[in-house]
Amino acid sequence: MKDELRHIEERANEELGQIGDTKTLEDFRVRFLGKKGEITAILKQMGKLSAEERPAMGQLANKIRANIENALNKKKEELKSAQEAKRLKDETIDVTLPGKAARVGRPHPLNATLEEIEEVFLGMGFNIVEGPEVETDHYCFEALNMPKHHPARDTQDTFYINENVLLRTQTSSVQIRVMEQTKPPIRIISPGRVYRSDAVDATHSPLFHQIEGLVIDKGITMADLKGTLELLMQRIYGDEAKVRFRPHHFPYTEPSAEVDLMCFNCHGKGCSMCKQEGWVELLGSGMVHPKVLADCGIDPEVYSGFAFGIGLERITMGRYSINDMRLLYENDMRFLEQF
Ligand code: 2NL
Repeated sequence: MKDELRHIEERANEELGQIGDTKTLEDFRVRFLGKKGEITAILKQMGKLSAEERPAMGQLANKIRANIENALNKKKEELKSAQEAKRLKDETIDVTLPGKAARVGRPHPLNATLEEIEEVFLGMGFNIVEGPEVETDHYCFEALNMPKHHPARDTQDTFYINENVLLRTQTSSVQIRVMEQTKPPIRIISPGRVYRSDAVDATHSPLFHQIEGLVIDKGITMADLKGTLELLMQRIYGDEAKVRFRPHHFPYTEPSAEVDLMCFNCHGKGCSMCKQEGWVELLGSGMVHPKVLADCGIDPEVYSGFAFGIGLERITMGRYSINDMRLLYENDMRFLEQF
């Protein structure tokens, strides 16, 4: 029995030396020290011994159990610290490695221009109003003094849902809605998508963007129109920006004027950029036609107002020297990342 115990101790020590993980260590404990383990099996046989032999054998068995237990606990500690060391090593962060750069987005040039223009008008006390892109003939044409078969409709052919419902060709429709619903004073801009039945090329697209503006109050004159638009252009193009007002015709304004910006390249002398004109056309404007006011329930004898329409694409292309409108819609990152 003594030899058996010594043998168990030897094997235990040998096995323990091989163990490299806690699961195997636990199996080991069960096999040697557990209730059904080898030491317990020996102790159960003590009954066969004589009363003289028993104490010494008991002592030896307990000593060997204690030895194995100590060795096991030591091993346990070793495994634990090895595990801890491995975890620390695995989780080490090399703070000297280069970081992963986060891609920072930026506003699309059209939105950048729009937001800048909106800021200028908000600063002058205007409200921003949006409205439906699918419109009725009334809001898009009729209320703007363009009855059916009016020649001005020719340049504003659009997409018809049916005879009476269409995709709006300007955001004037939004302003008509406001004039019908609210009493002056009115100071609004209405930005948004507009549609024309145009083929795509460098300067045309069937979908583009417009910002229209409208001011209605007592005593509004052409001077207010000029001052407002001049200020806008100086805010967008810089204080040295020069604008001129050139007579024009729109059915919904009287008088009407187109606004030109002095060419930045040649300062009015004429060059290839302005097609030898010295000026570049920017937007259309005018005093709201009395019939348009009256049809909206605003008395033209009491109130007057001005309106204007800006093509967002044209203004944006001018300020960033973009020569092809299609670039604004293709979402090519190589293009967009330049702004
Ligand atoms: C252009 C420039 C313009 C207006 C839009 C307008 C709106 C109302 C009443 C009168 Cl509610 N006018 N908007 C005025 C002048 C020009 O757009 O080149 N259009 C073809």
